[in-house]
Amino acid sequence: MKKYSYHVLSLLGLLLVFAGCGNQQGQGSSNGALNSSAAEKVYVAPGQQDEFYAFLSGGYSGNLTVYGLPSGRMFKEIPVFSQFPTSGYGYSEETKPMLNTSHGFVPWDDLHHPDISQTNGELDGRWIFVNGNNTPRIARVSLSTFETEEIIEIPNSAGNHSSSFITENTEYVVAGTRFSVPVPQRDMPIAEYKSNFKGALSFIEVEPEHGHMDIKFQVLMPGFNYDLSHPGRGDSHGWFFFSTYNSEEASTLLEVNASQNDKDFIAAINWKKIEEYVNNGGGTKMPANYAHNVYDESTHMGTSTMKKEVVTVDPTKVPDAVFFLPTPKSPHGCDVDPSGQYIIGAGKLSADLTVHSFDKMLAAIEGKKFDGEAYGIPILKFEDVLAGTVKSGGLGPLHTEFDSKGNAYTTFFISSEVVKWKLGTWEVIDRQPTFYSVGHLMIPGGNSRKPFGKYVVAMNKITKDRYLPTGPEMEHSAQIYDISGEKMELIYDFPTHGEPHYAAGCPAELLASKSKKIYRLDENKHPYAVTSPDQAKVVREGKNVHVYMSTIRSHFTPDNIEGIKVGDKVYFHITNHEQDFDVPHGFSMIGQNTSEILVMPGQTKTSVWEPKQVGVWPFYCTDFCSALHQEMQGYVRVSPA
Ligand code: CUK
Ligand code: CUA
Repeated sequence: MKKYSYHVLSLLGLLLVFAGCGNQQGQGSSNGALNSSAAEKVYVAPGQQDEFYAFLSGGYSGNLTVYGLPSGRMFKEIPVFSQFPTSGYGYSEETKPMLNTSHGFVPWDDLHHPDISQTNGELDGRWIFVNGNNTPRIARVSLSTFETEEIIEIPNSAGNHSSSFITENTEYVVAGTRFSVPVPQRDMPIAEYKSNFKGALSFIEVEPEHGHMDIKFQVLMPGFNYDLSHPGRGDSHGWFFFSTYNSEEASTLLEVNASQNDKDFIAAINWKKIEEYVNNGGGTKMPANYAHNVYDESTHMGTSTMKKEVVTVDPTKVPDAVFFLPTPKSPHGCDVDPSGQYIIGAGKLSADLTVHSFDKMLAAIEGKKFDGEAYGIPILKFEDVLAGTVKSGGLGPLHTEFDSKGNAYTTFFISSEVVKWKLGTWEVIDRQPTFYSVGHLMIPGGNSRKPFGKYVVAMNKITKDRYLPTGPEMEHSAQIYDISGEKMELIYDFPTHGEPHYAAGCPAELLASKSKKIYRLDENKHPYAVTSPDQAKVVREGKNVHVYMSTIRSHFTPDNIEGIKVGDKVYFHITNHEQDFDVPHGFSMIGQNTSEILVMPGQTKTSVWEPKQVGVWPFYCTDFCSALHQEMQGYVRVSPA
């Protein structure tokens, strides 16, 4: 399909054959050896562009990475929850507030699940939402600037895992706690967990124009673990589904593994009903302390405010709003097909998948056919809601995505494979090994009403022999399968950054044309911006010195600064006067123990330096910006206090 030379192809073929020789210790018997047609499918020639964007979570790196499909080329790492010296995110004065929390400055997190905003259940490419699992937070990243614009902390939660999934018009981004905790937090015996701890499921309203987030309400559920969630769509729009485990409410999960409840639950939440209840004054306003951090694109400034209150809802107080669907063997994944009819529960200790029917669920609720209750929440009868069981033949099912032809693709961690099966008939169509032990998988749009089912990306937990060894730790490995035919075909391996738990993808044309190229200087409302190099100045306010600095190829203004004393706090406010695409300037000061900063065209960013020693100290631009980049430098004279 694309142009390539015969030599390139035969070389690729050779490399692939040799790569296979290294596979001696894997769990699979075959290495998935590829042929040259696979090379053709992933080869994006120099100067050509990819068909899809893929956004992979970085797990404990705290960040999000952007790749192209099918090439597997990494384009960018977007800092979200972690400080990032490459751009100065979390180091510059403007971005430090983004990492503020009720626990103070937390410059790290564990990022699991990206989800792209939707309109009418289809990807609209405006924002991507991601969760911080460790210190519960949800972030919104702009898909025009590829920058983190907002982070909201989630109170009453811990291990923010069943997050951050959105409803089909991005009305809400939803966050569910993995750990139940005392609500409100207090000093109490851990042994009194049962019936005292609560699991908060948070519905965060997304303002439609700018995407600003605000917690509308939290449903305080029984003290289970809430693992994953997905929205209803189509007919089931208005509902949200959460998988749970530890319905025993044990404070140590060793017990749970010993005395396994045969079935845990998928919780079905009618959020529209609860929203109505809250709009009519229902729920309890509870004191809560949580940070809300917003980055403003015109001032280029992040600000952090502490919120003081959250609305909580007791689910037993809202009639017909919350139900439990019995689901075998500690369900992990909880996925909803593009029609919204099927809710798939993957019991991670099971071989089979349980598929619940949304229509049957409604009928059972209508007929009040319950099988008892748990903490006042009705439990539906397993047989009444069951649509079917997929006899997968695999072990350890985790997650399911969908194509546009009525097929589902489920990952199996223990048997290390992707299994393709048919919605409605539940029959297995194909299975392909993964290398090795796959967690999530992603089909662009595969978590929406309109999937683009050309490729599936498997994100594997164990890499072992897939790449040249790099010491005891290998980067995680993703694999691309062509799913355009009846059988899946493994066509590429690529290393990822951090641990990709999940990913979201979309067609390139949805984002490429509206990706921002520059910030307009005439729209720069940063309080310390300078409009032109001749406005540059140095202003002392007591011990604080503000340097209003301009950068343009290839000069800093001012570049010789005197009058600074040991003990001063020097704020370098750097405005990049370029109005050209892709010409950032950097700034770094000798001995600076924070980070360099990178300033985009039209932007102002601030770096703080506290000189400890007298002398004449240089600074320079860190980004090779022109032939005279090495001339882009300056000196600061530091005198005794
Ligand atoms: S996940 Cu977070 S433990 Cu299956 Cu979404 Cu990897
Ligand atoms: Cu500016 Cu190098």
